[in-house]
Amino acid sequence: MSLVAYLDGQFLKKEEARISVFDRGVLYGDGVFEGIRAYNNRVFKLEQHIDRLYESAKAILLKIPIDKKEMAQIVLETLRRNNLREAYIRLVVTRGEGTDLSLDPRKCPKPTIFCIAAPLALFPSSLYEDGIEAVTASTRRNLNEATSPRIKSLNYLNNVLAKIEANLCNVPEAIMLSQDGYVTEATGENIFIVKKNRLITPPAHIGILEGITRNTVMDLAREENIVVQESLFTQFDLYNADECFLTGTAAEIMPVVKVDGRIINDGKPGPTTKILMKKFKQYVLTDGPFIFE
Ligand code: PXG
Repeated sequence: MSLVAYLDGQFLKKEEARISVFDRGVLYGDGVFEGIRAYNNRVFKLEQHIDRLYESAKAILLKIPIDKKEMAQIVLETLRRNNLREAYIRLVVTRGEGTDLSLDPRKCPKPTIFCIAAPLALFPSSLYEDGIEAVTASTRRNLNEATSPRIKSLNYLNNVLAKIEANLCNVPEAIMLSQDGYVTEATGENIFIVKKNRLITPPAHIGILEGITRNTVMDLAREENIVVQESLFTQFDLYNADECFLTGTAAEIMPVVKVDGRIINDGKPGPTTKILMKKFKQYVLTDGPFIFE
């Protein structure tokens, strides 16, 4: 089946959905996006994703010309037109084309909006059963004071550079540190450790993307009466954690069992990680607007 994409008010065949080479999303990474997932005929945390999209846009002074309700309808309609009930969705707003090639964003009258959806390429189940290995990247996470990691912008080079380091080490993920050496997040996932029955994740202000999966996992943990703490930690804490996992829309909850050659605890996904993975799997089926009635 050929896929259909939404682009600026129209639904077009994948092959026909094309944006301009003058679009600032392409020229400068000047835009914002969301990666969203549909499970079981529902769009998981759609409202939260759309809120975050508008917050990212606000931070870069990009005025999205449609309201949040309309944006939600675009996501749902894209899924319907593709007959998808389980999917990965990419919702993107760029600053559009400028009237000239200058950097000045005031010369961009019309943002480009597009939405694409595709069946999901799941990670192999062995990664969830056995956990993954990660390395800390030498590439530091973007500075809050330069390009805030809280903005989910189209400029992901910082993360791509860290991912290249993971590739060079033949491991699936890289963990990024802040300028002063605190653990921030992985290249497209947030990070958690468990230590003495406490679940610890870095606070958003350290300079991370505040993940929707992260926030969901914190809520689910509290339901299980697990103490949840947002605090700074270092590589040392990571190496000596009882458990470690990553969270993200694509990865969901991914156990980490080795970092920089240090085996975490006994090298197997831990009990708290497993409880949260199970709860999360059930929870995703119960949230979000329905795609088909
Ligand atoms: N940190 C960063 C830097 C991210 O890009 C997350 C954390 C997790 O956030 P959510 O809201 O998804 O729990 C992300 C997620 C992908 C992919 O296909 C994921 C993201 C960006 C690009 C690609 O895995 N964002």
